[in-house]
Amino acid sequence: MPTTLNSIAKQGANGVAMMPIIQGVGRAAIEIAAVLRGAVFRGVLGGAGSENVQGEQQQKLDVLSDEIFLEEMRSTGFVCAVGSEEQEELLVIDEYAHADYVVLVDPLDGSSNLDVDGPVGTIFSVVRRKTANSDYPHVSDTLQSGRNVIAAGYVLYGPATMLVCSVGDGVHGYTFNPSAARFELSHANIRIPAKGGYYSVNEANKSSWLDGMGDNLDRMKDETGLGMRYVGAMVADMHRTLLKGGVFLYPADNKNTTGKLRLLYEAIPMGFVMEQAGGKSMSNGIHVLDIEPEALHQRVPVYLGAAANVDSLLG
Ligand code: AHM
Ligand code: MG
Repeated sequence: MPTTLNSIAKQGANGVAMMPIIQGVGRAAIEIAAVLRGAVFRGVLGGAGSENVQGEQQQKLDVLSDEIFLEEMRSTGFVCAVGSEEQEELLVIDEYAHADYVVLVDPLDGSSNLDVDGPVGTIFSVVRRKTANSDYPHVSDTLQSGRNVIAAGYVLYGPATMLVCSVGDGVHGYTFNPSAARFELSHANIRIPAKGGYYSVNEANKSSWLDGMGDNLDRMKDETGLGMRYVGAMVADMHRTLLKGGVFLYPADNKNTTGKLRLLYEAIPMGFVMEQAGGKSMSNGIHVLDIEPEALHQRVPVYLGAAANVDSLLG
């Protein structure tokens, strides 16, 4: 059992690289958590005055978190490029443009919670590049289905900072221990409970959901009797769903006709973790991990959770 991030590496061809990459995610998480804690004193709360590729107002902390994450990926020497929610184009790390791995990231998910000191997170996944190492990395390197993911996970910046990840051998949760200044295994072999928990969704959008999802949700509520919780930060809602059971959903609606959440750095990493924990992740009638991505910032509807609840919702 890997008790620290230093020992999480999977045996085999990718293990050598996954250890430094996940350690890099851990270092980024520690730095981002520190920036979040001191944000109000450093004057880095609030808008950055810029928009990201999604046309959303960037927060200063979105930009800072993106810089921190990119620098930590660069320092691993194993990452040739990073696809980030905060960057329109693929960011190639010129110094290591020959390296094997591409990382997808939402550096600060749920950033609308920042103004109210609510939980936020970082979501990431790692794939092996498709182009030859001698080629310059290309956006096509990111356009790989979740079946090609080698490692994925998230960091939750809550009362404690937690890194939850999988390298394909189950899901393990590491909590940052401030006294020891390191992540330590606190949640080994996380399995989503088959029953119980909560449904988690922005139900205010129900009247505009597409594909009859409003009726589906009502039926699932009758069938399961689940209570409801919603933070509005995918990482926090996913984490609760993983530990307590239930289902998280963000359907397509009149405003977000193809869904709101991004396939490559939200749906796929969370789908990978959910399936590794024994749960189910669906979108547009297929497993999230079976979707063949077409664009870096593609959006999809998302249904994640215990298999029985996901089936009850979509059945
Ligand atoms: P972000 O990546 O720009 O923060 O947006 C994604 C967030 C998710 O964390 C969350 O699940 C969702 O948007 C909440 O959306 P809404 O406010 O519409 O409920
Ligand atoms: Mg996000």
